[in-house]
Amino acid sequence: MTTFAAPATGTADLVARRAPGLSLEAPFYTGQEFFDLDIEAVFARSWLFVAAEAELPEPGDYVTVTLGPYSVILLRDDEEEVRAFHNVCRHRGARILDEQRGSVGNIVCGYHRWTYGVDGRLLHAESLPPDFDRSCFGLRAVHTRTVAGLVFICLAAQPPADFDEVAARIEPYIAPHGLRRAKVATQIDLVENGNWKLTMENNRECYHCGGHPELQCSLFPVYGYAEQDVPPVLRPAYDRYLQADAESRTTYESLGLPYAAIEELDTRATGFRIQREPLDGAGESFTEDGTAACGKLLSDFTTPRLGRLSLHMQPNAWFHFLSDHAITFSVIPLAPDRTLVRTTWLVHADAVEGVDYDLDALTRVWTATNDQDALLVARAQQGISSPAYLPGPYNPTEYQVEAFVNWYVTRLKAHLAR
Ligand code: 3BY
Ligand code: FES
Repeated sequence: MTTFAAPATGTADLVARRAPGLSLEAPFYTGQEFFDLDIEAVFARSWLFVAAEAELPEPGDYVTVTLGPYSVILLRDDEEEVRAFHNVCRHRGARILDEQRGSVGNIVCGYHRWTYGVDGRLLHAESLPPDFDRSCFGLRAVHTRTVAGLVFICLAAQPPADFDEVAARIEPYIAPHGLRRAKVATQIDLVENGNWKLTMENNRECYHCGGHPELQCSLFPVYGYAEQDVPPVLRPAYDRYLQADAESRTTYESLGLPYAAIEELDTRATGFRIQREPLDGAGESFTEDGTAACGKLLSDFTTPRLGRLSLHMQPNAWFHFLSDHAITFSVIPLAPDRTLVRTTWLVHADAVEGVDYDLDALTRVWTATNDQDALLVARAQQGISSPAYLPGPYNPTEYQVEAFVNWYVTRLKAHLAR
């Protein structure tokens, strides 16, 4: 019997024929071609959340971030500004810093010891001719912005021009949480056995949240529902949510805290969504009973009932800012089927572990939720890897998944058209 393989379909064809309302075809999640395209078209062109400023509290503190073939050094300089440089020596190109984080006086390449200042200037190189112009061989800078204590980079020569506008709109929501005066309580790196887009898609819906018992104590079970779509079984929870929302707005307004939803997830290069909303249970924090996990509140907040200020950003981040702590999530693709999720818990700089907070209680809900999500992402990757997989339809509560995929496909189309 003669069998015929289906004709190979190229990445450009798959991008062009993407059907709205359906999950992507398998090669987007499984193929090395799409992984490489995602790095070049999305991660090397968009603004990316890569760290909290609190990870670099002192001059000389650095964090390295690997994105496909790129490695970037984030560093606090002597003026206390956060800068970013390509982690590539200007002599013969060696990777300079190997560690994930640390502190340096100068940046010294381990190959022939070219030495750069924390401002990136080449300070010293042995045995060079007297007329050698060191000023031409500083580290290559990467575009960097900080927004209310969050660090963003863009690898593109010409970054998306809309970032400053987005920053100006989200900054008033986030700044009251005082993240520039926060410290890292802990950071956990989790490697998920799935494509980065499955990690992001999973974050953008709560259709699966029945699988998150810890989260359900503080997250209203009506996440993502438009009022007309709320099923009868969830109507009491929806009414409870509406009442809590109305009550908490009085608090937000008296404290001058912005809360209104802004949702521009797939209508701009720097897609985002931000909103302050009430929490269920005691209404204070992401803990198992909803009470604050840290007795010393962020900033100078006087009440713990400030709900959750939640920010979603394309392509790789989400955040929850609470009265007592903040949690940042940064997603880094490692391979077609491997993704790093870096979760960072921030508390007031003066909060003392064991006195103001118990680390286990602070982190329990989201470590459990992240672990559950990792299993769901791995399960999706496994199913999608079967030749039997066919794209399936999004539910109305999964509208943010559609927005993410739409944003993503728009970026690929723009890149392929160049
Ligand atoms: O973390 C988020 O953004 C929300 C809460 C649970 C899942 N996701 C929809
Ligand atoms: Fe860095 Fe030679 S490659 S000093």
